[in-house]
Amino acid sequence: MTITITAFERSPDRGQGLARDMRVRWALEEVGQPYDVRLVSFKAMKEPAHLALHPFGQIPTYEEGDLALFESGAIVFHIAQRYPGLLPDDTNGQARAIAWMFAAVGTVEAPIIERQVAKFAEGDRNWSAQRMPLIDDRIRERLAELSARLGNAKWLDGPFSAGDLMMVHVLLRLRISGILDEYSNLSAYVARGEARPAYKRAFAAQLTVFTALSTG
Ligand code: GTB
Repeated sequence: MTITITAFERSPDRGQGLARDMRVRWALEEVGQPYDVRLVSFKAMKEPAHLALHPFGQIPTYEEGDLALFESGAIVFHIAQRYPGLLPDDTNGQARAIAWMFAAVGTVEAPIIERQVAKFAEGDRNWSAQRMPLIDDRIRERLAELSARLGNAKWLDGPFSAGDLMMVHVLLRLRISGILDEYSNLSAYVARGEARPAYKRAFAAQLTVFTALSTG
């Protein structure tokens, strides 16, 4: 059955893999499933056809036969359940990998998103400069905890899983801030994720969208 996902027609990151379709592409590459991509403009995302797929008018979405999904975490979870390669074989290990997926989006990503909003949407407010260090401290608190848990391990809980995939992608968004570099084991963890052949294929595929745009 053909899998179709949606991605930005013009990604603001210029194809640096930060938009959330990257998680879905990466998961599909890890499990070896081919997929089609439908590119959507910011305008089309808010129109009825796309809103029928995504109630909040965003990317990514996922279509496979009569299944339509939104939310990158739910999509990656679905892929991990449907195809082997992203969850351990034992039930308890699976439950822990799923816990890490939720931790990535619910616990670690939350203050990182707050930072993006403060910087890009509220950066012109007179209180913005005072707020930023508070957000950065909240991020550091989470990263210190995550760093302590990871220690010298390669991945969060045994072999690479959907939990690592989500966590690495969440952390990548922080790299530009320099905060990630303060935690050497987390920087190395993210670099290990990026070194995976499946990550590289996914990154190349989404970068092509941008390069085609700038050369076409
Ligand atoms: N919780 C949802 C999920 O995980 O799928 C969030 C989806 C979401 O935020 N989608 C964004 C979107 O469609 C794209 S990924 N935004 C358009 C809109 O809301 O109108 C967020 C994103 C965008 C751009 C960059 N970047 O350029 O660096 C990084 C991440």
